[in-house]
Amino acid sequence: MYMRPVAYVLAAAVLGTGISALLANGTLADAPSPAPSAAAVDVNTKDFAYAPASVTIAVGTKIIFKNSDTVAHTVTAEDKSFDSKNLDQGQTWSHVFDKAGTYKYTCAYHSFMLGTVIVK
Ligand SMILES: [Cu+2]
Repeated sequence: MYMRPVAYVLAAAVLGTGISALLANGTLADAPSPAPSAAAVDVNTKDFAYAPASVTIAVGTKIIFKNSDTVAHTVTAEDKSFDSKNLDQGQTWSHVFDKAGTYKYTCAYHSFMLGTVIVK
């Protein structure tokens, strides 16, 4: 079917506006990263160790640290970016990791306790 030039131009203009609008509000050009997953990851503290000692998570994931030991521990980042402070037996503390990186942490009372969170 022959399309009249005027209709052609109009169609192009409408299309162009639509794409510009999409680009302007960012839905097409630069989609925001998906909302953080609601799922949380558990790290348990028992027998003077973090279990698992190393976890790999997606950006935005929450980790719930639980102290299941008979003594108090902490979850303290080497770079001080997070610190649970004192966790008595049975206490939990959670932290959302919203920046990619490798985070090493230890217990303020027991420096031999080492854990790593890898955020991708
Ligand atoms: Cu400890």
